[in-house]
Amino acid sequence: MTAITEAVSLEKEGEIGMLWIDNPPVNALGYPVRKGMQDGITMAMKDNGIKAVVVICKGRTFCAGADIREFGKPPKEPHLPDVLTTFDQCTKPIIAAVHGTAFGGGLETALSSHFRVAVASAQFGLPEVKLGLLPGAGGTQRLPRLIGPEKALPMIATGNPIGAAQALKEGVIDEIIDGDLAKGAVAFAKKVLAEKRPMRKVSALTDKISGVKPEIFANYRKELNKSARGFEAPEACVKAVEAAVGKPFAEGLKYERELFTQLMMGSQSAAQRYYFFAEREVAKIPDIPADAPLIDIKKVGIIGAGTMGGGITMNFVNAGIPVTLVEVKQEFLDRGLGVIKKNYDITASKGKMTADDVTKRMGLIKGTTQMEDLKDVDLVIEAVFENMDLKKEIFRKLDAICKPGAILATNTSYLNVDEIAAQTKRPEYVVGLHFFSPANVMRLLEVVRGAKTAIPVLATAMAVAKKIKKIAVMVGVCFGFAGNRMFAQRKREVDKLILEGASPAQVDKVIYDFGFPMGPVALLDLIGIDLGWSKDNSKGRTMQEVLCEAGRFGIKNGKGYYNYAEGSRAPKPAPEVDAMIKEFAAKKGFKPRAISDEEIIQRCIYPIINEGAKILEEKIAVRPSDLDVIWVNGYGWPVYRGGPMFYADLVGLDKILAVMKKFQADLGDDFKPAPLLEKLVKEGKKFASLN
Ligand code: 3H9
Repeated sequence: MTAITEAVSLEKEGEIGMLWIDNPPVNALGYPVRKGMQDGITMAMKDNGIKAVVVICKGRTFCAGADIREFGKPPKEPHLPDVLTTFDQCTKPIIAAVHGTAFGGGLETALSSHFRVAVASAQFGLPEVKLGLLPGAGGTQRLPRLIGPEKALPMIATGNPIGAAQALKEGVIDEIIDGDLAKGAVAFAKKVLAEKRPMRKVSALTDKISGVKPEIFANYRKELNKSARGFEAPEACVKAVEAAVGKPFAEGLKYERELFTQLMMGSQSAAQRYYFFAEREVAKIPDIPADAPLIDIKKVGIIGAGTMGGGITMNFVNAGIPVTLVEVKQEFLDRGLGVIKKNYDITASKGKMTADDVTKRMGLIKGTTQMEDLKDVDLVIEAVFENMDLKKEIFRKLDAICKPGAILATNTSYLNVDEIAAQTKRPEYVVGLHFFSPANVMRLLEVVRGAKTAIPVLATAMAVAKKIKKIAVMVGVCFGFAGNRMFAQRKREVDKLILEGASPAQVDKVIYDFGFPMGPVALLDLIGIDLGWSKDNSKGRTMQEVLCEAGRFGIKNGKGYYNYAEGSRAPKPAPEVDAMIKEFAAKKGFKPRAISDEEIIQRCIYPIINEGAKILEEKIAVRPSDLDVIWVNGYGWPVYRGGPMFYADLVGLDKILAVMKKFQADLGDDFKPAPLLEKLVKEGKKFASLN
């Protein structure tokens, strides 16, 4: 074996050169790999004893792409596109042997090889678009030549991978290898040599890109307009695939490079690359070792079969973990189970699961009205409505019923987890698990760390979250924890802006255009204006009370801030509400004024950032990027803007501080700058310095 670089070596198996890549954890194509691949192929070309080359990886996966950590730094030669040109032009057949994930530059390496084989569990994808990029080493030019633009477009513009079986069907790979990959790849290489198979240079293929109808691009763009609003990279992906069809290979490659460079230098990709690492950092808690002991969660109890409890239940049974679901009355239980079954039936009707899957999942749920049935579960999640006395009573009961060592969790969104824990003799086993609604859909989970919560309990909560496919963020105890506490700032400002003269439609448009999935006022209509409202206490003190007293509850009854046609969720103007707002604002002493779109952004976003700074100071969150993960996954913050704390760094903390001070002078102490914000500005630092 010849070591070419610290990450690449060349070994001979008879006439076959085995180019081994070994760059843990994911064989990213950093400098030592690129240099090793380039020199390895050159060496194999010169070696008369080598007739064909197998490119294969050690460890858990084939190459997962370019080394994202190198992006933004001065590039070091050889560049990947040049290395892959060497592959392309190699006169001896190169066979890529894939296991794990051939992603991004990894798949581009395989596409630049002359043949591709893989184990059945391998995945193939070009996820660059999820980093705000496009495949920049020929992927946009080679994949359409190999499988046609229609099949290549979704892979490139959505970044979603395909499995080996589909890859074989579509012609991405030539063979699936059963058993040992290296042996299978060598056998395949020998077959290629024995059969004198012609070298299949993907760059030279033309049949799949000839006679392509231009409408496929127009149609695909229509789809993207719906799913990728605001993102720059998907459109660049389409343009590059169009070029694959319309331009000779070398020109297409050049165009791809131009688009790649533009995207790489833009703020969207910077945000999305930052976010990629933020989502991985979130699992690292400074005082919780990676090997902290875990509690085995084999069986879960959930109290409350309402929307929240039902959604949480689905998460666990989806992961194959049985759930005992407790309700106070059989009628509520039946209703809750019915909703879960209906949700699964809808999924099955869309072909996303089989009827058998539905039966299996429902079979994992045991409904009961007896809390005593929770005596053998390993984790209980209480998901009843937000009432401290009720929660306290439940935890006292649970403490008596549940076995020692069982984790007792509350799904409270706001309440003090320590106060709840104090009801038990095992506060170290009490934790908050704050799911977001709808709990079976939303990926965010705030793991709320009580003052006494034990390390194994926290480590288990984080591990369980991963098992049920949630992104868990550890936060501390305070009213609303991290996410809702920051969100309350926006809610307050939206309410005020409307009274000061901005129309609901203006506020909604500005926030929607910023990249949120919907405007905050339309969101209120969706959630229900009557949430937390009670007729008996309502005295017309807030716009919420005024609207509810007028029977305007939101989409649910077709009337909220907007009007809704029957069965429709599309907001229509409601002049009668404009009049109600005007009257209420006048009563409260507001003088209507024109409010700029810029002010709406600043009023709605800067206080969120400021609150984030306070949360960091109070050590409610571990790091600024954790808050960004919360906002992207729980509140619809557009990932191409990184998250509020990343966005703050981009805008400039000095600018944000100056605007907050101006608002404080004009509008009061809701805008009082957080001391941490002042400190960072004074020191010329960014939030990033705290990550
Ligand atoms: C590209 O290829 C551009 C080209 O077209 C053109 C170039 C000219 N780089 O996710 P995990 C780290 S763009 C650097 O927890 P899993 C990750 O941060 C690239 N580091 O494991 C983590 O580090 P740590 C296109 C990377 O098993 C560790 O590896 N490719 C990279 O759940 C383990 O990762 C992609 O976008 C990387 N490319 O999932 C693929 N990838 O332990 C991105 C991972 O310090 N990667 N790391 O926290 C993935 O999708 C997943 O990591 C993968 C494994 C599915 C591979």
